[in-house]
Amino acid sequence: MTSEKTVGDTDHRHPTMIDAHKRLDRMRDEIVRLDLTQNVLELELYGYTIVEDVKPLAFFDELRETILRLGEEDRVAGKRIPLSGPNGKSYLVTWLLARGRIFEEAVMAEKPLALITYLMGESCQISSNHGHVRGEGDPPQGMHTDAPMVPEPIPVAPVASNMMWVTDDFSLESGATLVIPGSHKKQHNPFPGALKQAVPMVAKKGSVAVFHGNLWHSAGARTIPGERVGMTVYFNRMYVRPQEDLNSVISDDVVARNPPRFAHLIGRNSPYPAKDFGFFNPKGATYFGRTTDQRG
Ligand SMILES: O=C(O)CCC(=O)C(=O)O
Ligand SMILES: [Fe+2]
Repeated sequence: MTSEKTVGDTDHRHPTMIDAHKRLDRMRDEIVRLDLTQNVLELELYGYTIVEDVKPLAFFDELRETILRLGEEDRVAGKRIPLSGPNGKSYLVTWLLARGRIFEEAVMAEKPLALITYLMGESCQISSNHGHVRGEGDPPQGMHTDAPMVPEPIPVAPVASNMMWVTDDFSLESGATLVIPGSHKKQHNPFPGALKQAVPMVAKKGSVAVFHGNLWHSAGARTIPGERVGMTVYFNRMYVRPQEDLNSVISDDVVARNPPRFAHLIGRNSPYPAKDFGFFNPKGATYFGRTTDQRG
């Protein structure tokens, strides 16, 4: 192990174990370097955590404006996705990562990504990147997990996990995401009426909430004028199918201007599906290697 902070300077592991733990060690070192150990504890105990001051507030303002502008473009093009029926005010803005450079910067932000890596391993990928705009008067979303197609019992290790970028202060009145702390351990979908036990994920603009995909949650009802804008970056394991095929619409130029991990995150290096009658994409072979942990 390389961090003296937690294990001292003597590594007692057998050499083969040191090799098998490489990915875990990198993840651990990153969590310590970024001072995220309390967030990891909260993820374990409650299934969610809030990281503050992830980027300057101006970045969050630009994120919000860009999401609203793209939502308006979708409305004009007749393809906006309503979240609360045709007469509701709430809507989704989809495929964001392919629609502006600011989203590339957001998904690579190191603190939330380190926490997602803790939950999902280095091999995880981005499933989708959505703006969630909630307007006054719409009812709350139904309680759910973000593991929608996974049969019960839902595996303990999440097949998907999410981050929510808070571009407006989140409170009960503003329409914060509602959560049931600890429900990520239940391994099944919410029972009817679970919403009564939910609490708002109170968070300041400038924060990012990271949550385990098995956590019971829903978008809250906004009861004050205006719009609550949040942005999810939704992740899945490498062997799970993504919600958006971002890889097919993101150009090589965009990949080249980002850190190497970006290519993997969008699915550029996925071993499967094989293309052009080949066997598999060798760029993804790293993740066939042995690990000692279910994160993979
Ligand atoms: O908008 C929110 O607060 C949460 C949305 C959500 O959980 C979802 O769409 O899966
Ligand atoms: Fe959700």
